[in-house]
Amino acid sequence: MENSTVKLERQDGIAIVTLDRPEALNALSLKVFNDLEAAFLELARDPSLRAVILTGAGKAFVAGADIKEMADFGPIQARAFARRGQSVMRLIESFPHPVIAAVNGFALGGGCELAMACDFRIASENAKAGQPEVNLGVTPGFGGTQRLARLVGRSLAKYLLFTGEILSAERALQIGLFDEVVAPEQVLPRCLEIAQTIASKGPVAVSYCKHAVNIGVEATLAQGQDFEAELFAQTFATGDQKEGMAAFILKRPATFKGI
Ligand code: DAK
Repeated sequence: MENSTVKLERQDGIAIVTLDRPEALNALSLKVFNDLEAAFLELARDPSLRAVILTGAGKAFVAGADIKEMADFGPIQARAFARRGQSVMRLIESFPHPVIAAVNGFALGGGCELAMACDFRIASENAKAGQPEVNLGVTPGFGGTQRLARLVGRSLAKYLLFTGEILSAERALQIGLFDEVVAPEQVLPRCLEIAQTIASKGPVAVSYCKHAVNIGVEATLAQGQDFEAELFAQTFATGDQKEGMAAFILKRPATFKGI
């Protein structure tokens, strides 16, 4: 993609999507959203894909929505911008394969929201996270008030949203906003290690697990279990289920095809 703000690399079923606008700390402009959407839509067409790692070039993961682009918006443009960001983040959240956020540095405002739209977050010891929108006189617009409360609980989410406090990686780990914190040079290798583990499993099963958790956390337990039973049943229509169970019985490694 010519002049794209998003770099896409692929190897052995694992894609690394890098937000590549380091001069603006990868701030989310309309162009970044367009490029990010295009990258994920392209990846969605790749039958060999097993997992995605999302990261940022330079010292930031993403320092937020592009303040310079937003500054002169009126309410109509602001609503459209919020909806645009929300839809790209939903695309990532509901992407059929796992998306791991490799949080290499600042994950502020829209950056924290983007990281939360990923399945989990592996962060650098130097990373910082928070929703500082109140400093600018605005609310988060890309799902921050919703996903943060679901992830860390409503009281802590309110505290962070009201104060705009920026958290150290250690504190973000403690409250469950980050899932693992590693040395800066270990962020990508650790994400690759996790992605490779995921890539060795039954791809349809992994995809269904993601879908089941996403649906289940928004549903009643009974609805979630109905959905789970249905997905479990569907796995028995795949060659991967036959292969996985045959491999176990024959005491050999399984080779999954994702069908
Ligand atoms: N937008 C645009 N440019 C940004 C940026 C951002 N969010 N963050 C940094 N930059 C730019 C800086 O302006 C600077 O550009 P030049 O001056 O060189 O042209 C360059 O990136 C390097 O940044 P700094 O020089 O500031 O770097 P430092 O290391 O000194 O500081 C920092 C790093 C992350 C502490 C600082 O840059 C910072 O405080 N950035 C802003 C962080 C922030 O407030 N993030 C939240 C953004 S608001 C909504 C839709 C969306 C949202 C809300 C509502 N609706 C439509 C309702 C979401 C809002 C946000 O995400």
